Amino acid sequence: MYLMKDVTRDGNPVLRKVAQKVTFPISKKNKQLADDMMEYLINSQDAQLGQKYGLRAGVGLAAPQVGESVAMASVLIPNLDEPDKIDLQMTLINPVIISESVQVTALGEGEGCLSVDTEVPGYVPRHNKITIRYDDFDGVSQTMKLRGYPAIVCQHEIDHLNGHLFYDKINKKDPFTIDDKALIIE
Ligand code: 4LI
Ligand code: NI
Repeated sequence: MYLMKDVTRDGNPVLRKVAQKVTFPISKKNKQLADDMMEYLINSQDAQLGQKYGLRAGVGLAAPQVGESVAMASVLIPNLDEPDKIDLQMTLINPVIISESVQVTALGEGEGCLSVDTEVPGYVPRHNKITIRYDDFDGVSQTMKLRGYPAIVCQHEIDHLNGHLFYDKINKKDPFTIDDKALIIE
């Protein structure tokens, strides 16, 4: 079971590497890694378990964040209205964005990251709509269209697999300056 002590922090070179592609059939080690990343997200979103184990809550976790430079990330997005429902639960394996909207979006409160201990204020410009291609656990290529918050989370996680961190994309001079037409998600 992963704990915060296992989460790599900004400054660790693994966070700046391009992750290695996953090969198929998937190894037991990589399958376990995927299960453990998803378990972290589940536990972190549970008020009791999160408290008990000192977990910071997240909706996404990429393998480099637990020290493994492989192209996998877990995403678990609870429904905001009915917290017992799940909006998106998936493991991204070898994900790539194959198309993206011109329309930009950003979280009004900025982004957080389990690997970044300090708040970095500012809008992180993201594509409002993306189409991703990724492999499922059987190595079968899949595509999925995402919009809004799930699209933001997946872009944040795919960035991790390419060595990028959210604050790289914040306008350093004017952190809250963004395209007039950008959709700000509050
Ligand atoms: C408790 C239980 C306010 C501040 C609002 C918390 C269950 C920030 C938002 C959660 C912010 C859950 C989140 C991300 C932001 C802020 C991630 C709380 C966990 C909201 C997820 C990857 C960016 C994702 C919306 C600096 C660890 N997550 N909030 N950003 N939630 N969470 N990101 N932004 N301002 N980060 O952080 O998992 S994409 Cl679900
Ligand atoms: Ni992150």
